[in-house]
Amino acid sequence: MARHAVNKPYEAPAGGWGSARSLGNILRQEGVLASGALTLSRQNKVDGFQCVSCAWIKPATPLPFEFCENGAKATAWEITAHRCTPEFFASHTVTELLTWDDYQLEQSGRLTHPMRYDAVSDKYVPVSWGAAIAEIGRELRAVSDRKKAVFYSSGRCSNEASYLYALFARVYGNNNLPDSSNMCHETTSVALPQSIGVPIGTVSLDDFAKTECILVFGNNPGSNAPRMLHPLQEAAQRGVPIISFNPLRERGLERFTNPQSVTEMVGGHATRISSAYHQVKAGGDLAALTGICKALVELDDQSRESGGEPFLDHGFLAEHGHGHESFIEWLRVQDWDELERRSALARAAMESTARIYGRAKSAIGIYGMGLTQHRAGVETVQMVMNLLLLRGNIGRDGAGVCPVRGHSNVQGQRTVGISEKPELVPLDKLAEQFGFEPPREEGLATVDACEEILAGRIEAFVILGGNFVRAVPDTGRFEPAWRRIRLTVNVATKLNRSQIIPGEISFILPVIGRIEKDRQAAGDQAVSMEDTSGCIHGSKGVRNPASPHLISEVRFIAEIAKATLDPNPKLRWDDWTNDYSLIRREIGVTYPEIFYDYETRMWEPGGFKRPMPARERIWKTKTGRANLITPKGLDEDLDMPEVGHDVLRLMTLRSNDQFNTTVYGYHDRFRGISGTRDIVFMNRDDIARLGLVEGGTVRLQTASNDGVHRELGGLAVVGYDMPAGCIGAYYPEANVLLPMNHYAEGSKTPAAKSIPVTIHKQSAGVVEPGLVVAA
Ligand SMILES: Nc1nc2c(c(=O)[nH]1)N[C@H]1C(S)=C(S)[C@@H](COP(=O)(O)OP(=O)(O)OC[C@H]3O[C@@H](n4cnc5c(=O)[nH]c(N)nc54)[C@H](O)[C@@H]3O)O[C@H]1N2
Ligand SMILES: Nc1nc2c(c(=O)[nH]1)N[C@H]1C(S)=C(S)[C@@H](COP(=O)(O)OP(=O)(O)OC[C@H]3O[C@@H](n4cnc5c(=O)[nH]c(N)nc54)[C@H](O)[C@@H]3O)O[C@H]1N2
Ligand SMILES: [Mo]
Repeated sequence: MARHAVNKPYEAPAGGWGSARSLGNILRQEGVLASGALTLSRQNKVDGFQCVSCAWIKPATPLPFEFCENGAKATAWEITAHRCTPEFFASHTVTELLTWDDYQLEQSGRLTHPMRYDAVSDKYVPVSWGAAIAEIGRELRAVSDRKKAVFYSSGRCSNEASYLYALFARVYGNNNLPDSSNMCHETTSVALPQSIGVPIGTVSLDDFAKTECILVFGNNPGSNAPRMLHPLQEAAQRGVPIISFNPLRERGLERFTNPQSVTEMVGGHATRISSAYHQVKAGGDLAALTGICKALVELDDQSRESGGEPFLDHGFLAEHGHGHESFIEWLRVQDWDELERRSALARAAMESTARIYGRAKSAIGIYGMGLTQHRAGVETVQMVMNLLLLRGNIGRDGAGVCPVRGHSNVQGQRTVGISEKPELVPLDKLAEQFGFEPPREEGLATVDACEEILAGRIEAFVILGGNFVRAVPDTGRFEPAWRRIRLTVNVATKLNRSQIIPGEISFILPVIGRIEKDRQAAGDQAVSMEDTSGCIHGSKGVRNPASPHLISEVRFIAEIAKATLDPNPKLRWDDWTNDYSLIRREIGVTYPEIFYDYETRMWEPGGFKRPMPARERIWKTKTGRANLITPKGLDEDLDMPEVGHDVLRLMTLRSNDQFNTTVYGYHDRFRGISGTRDIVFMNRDDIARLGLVEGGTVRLQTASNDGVHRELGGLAVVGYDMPAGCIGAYYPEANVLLPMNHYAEGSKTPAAKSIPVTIHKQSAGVVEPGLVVAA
């Protein structure tokens, strides 16, 4: 295979023919060209399945093809014709598999049989479901302290499975329920309740149709939520200003051609998405948002002096606000030079944003990982809220906040009880409903669980979906620690790195995916999930399972529960497995205000909406009001050495060809990269200043003062249009550089968008650049 990387600017818009071609390629790669197309026609439809990719809103009246390039890739990935069988495991030792990269591992196909690690042969060997479950039950019972077992889940399991999993953990004896959202929007779940009393976004698609202004911070919808480009395109065509803040010029935020529109495709027509694009410095949003708020206050002063329209919604603030007086005072004393320096934006850019935003009758603030994954992520998210609240942009049409959730059901999982925080769960209700005494002590979230593992204190770890070992920070330190766990259980659909770093006793247990039919005693079962707008939808599998040996996640949970817990007639594991509507009934008992009439409402087109008090301007906060929260300071990354000549700020990024740790291929089309993921994006002046050359090989080293050496080598330098002092590399490869204790204050979300690093030349040939596929 040729080993070369291509880096040439991509001129085409997001969507368009590039997207159509990419879709054809992936269906071919997975060997499902014909049947894949049929399956896709049922994606995100009322009688079909909910996409397994992102959590973007599913409209009540879907398009004929309500999926995007990357949703289709996720489908193709799940329905692939490739299989990872016992014969595969017989021919590869685990040590050999450790040399494979993420792409190769998952490309071996869908897991077909339950497997158990055999240390003597260093291979996974087949095991029966019965033997696997019995051994897991024995081991979980034998754990020396029930606080030493952990139950992780990734945000794609259904509400039904998540509810049972959380119930199982609590009956077992702990709240150790870390979730992928701890690495993602936990910052939102901490920030928004303090500001507005709800942990989730407040907007619906209707608001997009009515809004007069959209601000986008640190989110890349072109790759990560492409269906969002439809409402953005409609808004742009209505003349709505869309102002983006991102260190990189992301194509989806620049131009879009709707692949579903014949006229746009044939006519080569692309819509400009962002009306203004501000290349804020990574970690500079806190300063940028402060500048916009400050400019808004100044505009308001001037306008009121001259008898004009106010720029702040004084009525709203008086009736609903709290903390606004001191926040406004704080804004007045901020120094423009400082704001410019910290954001890398000109004062004029912040002022023009304030002017445009200040004229719009309604506005939506969108954000993603570019805000949540910083040390001061919580304060930054609250600053987005401050900006919206200054103009009363919540609780009316076209206005609100839109954190773009990642995994397709990450929000729903939290709604039905996956949380390490006991105060977020109706424990008394559960106690009464199921006759047990739930643990009241706070459990382990992701970073805490990792720290316990590093300290050698965890004895059992169950992964219900996801790739925990690969997704967490500090992978170089973490992997050896992971091996010391006595029992690791991987409930998965594909082979990944978490599975090939076995503990003492390790299992790979394959389950059916959401696109597959889930047949139980009472017939084919449906499941449900919640999208980013708080709407809950039903989903029914449409394909036969990848192997006859797969079981459902619900069944897996029920089986280990029966093998582990003391009998309790109120825990009806078998009945629940036979008929998932009985699980939904229990969810309705625990959370009646959200899930009444669950069984019928989940099939309503567009789903049913969770009650959202902030939308009604009811504030479930400690003050009973909407809080404008003044940050402690402007530093988005408190423990970072001042970015200077040698310390750079590394953002870990997703390509257009991956879903988290699942790597579909080596093309990051919109950024002009193909053939490799081993690159570092750099500002061209920095390249020259540091004596590097484009295409040269470098290594990155973390600039931390904890005495741990962390480095990643073999990266090719790619000159890129981005602010000085910032660099970018791909996640998860770069996770080795992210110290475990470098996380957002308050939420412990790893600060993956601001890792302090130094960069060093590497002579060619010292390290293989590790390129895998030719362009
Ligand atoms: N196809 C596909 N879809 C996905 C995923 C996937 O991997 N692939 N992942 C899913 C998941 S779990 C999640 S959480 C979401 C993630 O979706 P996003 O929120 O889009 O996450 P990222 O791609 O990590 O980074 C977002 C953007 O933040 C910018 N950025 C980085 N640092 C900063 C900063 O300091 N300030 C600002 N303003 N911008 C910054 C980056 O340039 C990038 O454009 O997508 C979900 N959807
Ligand atoms: N440096 C850095 N680190 C990050 C991030 C970052 O931006 N930078 N992003 C963080 C974010 S936002 C997230 S959400 C996490 C993601 O962390 P995870 O959610 O743990 O990781 P994924 O890569 O989504 O998990 C992929 C695996 O899930 C399994 N899987 C897929 N479908 C199913 C299914 O239906 N059932 C089951 N049981 N298993 C299934 C497959 O075996 C596949 O290998 O990573 C975080 N880590
Ligand atoms: Mo995520």
